[in-house]
Amino acid sequence: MFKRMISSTTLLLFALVSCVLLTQQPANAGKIKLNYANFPPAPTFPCVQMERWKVEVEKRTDGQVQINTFPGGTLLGAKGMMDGVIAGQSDIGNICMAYQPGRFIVTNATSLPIGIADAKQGSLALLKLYEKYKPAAFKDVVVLTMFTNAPGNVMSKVPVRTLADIRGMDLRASGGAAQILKAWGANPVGMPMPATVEALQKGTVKGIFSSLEVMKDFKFAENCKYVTMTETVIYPFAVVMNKAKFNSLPPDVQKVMMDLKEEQAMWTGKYMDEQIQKSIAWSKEANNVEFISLPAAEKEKWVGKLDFITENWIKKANTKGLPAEQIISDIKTFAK
Ligand code: DTR
Repeated sequence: MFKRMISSTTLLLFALVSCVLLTQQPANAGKIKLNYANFPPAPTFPCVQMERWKVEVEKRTDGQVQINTFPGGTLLGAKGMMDGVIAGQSDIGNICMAYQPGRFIVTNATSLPIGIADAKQGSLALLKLYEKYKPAAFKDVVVLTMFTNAPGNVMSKVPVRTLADIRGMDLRASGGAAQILKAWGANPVGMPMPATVEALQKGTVKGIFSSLEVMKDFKFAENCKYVTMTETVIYPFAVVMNKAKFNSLPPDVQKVMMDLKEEQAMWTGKYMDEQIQKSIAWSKEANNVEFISLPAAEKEKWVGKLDFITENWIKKANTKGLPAEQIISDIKTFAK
């Protein structure tokens, strides 16, 4: 009798626990897990925007989707990012298009010296350009967002006040920015941003040409005590997703991601522009960095050396059958 009581209590308990487990299961079983690869270290702006996107997607899908982020090249590195996402090694990845100049001809036109003033303008112009032309380079992925950094300046170990000072100087830059350094007479050394930390420390390069948030985010201000304000050239980025993976998502999740596309571009542009101001203040106050403004006559010489770059791009893009002049004029209009 007693034994029977125990076994029926056990049975009841078992039934109850199973019930609880079963009702909980669908939420967890339905959880979609996505990997998001990024190449630079976690504190830098491409990774900060990644974390913001993750939080927003998880929130807006009511926890249906879980994004696992991999900063610092732990899942895919800078150069293997695009093909890695196409091959499904990561579901999502962030690419810097300047690292593969020949591959992203249309979108890399935003990195011509055409007077984009800040990251917000740049990000909007880039995304609109992509939406208008839908370049074939992206046909195997789904674009989740695009953004740019802010215009580049020369950060160096020794002061650069004139074109004579920069002549022959080994400076790190990639893509469109490398052409600009060359036009000024410097010696551009190409490498992705994460490799620059060691190159600066070892002295392989004497400085870098990029947006100023890196003075703080990569602590370059500890090595580069001079900044020459050239204020030209942005780098375009894209966050891309494996096409089959995107197509396998429920429509409401796809909608959340697509609705975030422009908002995320704007958020990142704004974050970058604010970060630049913080980085300038920190470089001056904590690291005694000198910021050099080129006098108008000197600046004119620097700017004048760049005209041929856009002209050359137009000629080259025309031979590829692209509406080159229209692309340039669109970027300028979209940036406003
Ligand atoms: N200027 C490009 C892009 C860039 C600017 N800031 C960061 C931070 C982390 C990675 C890339 C970038 C470059 O020099 O690579």
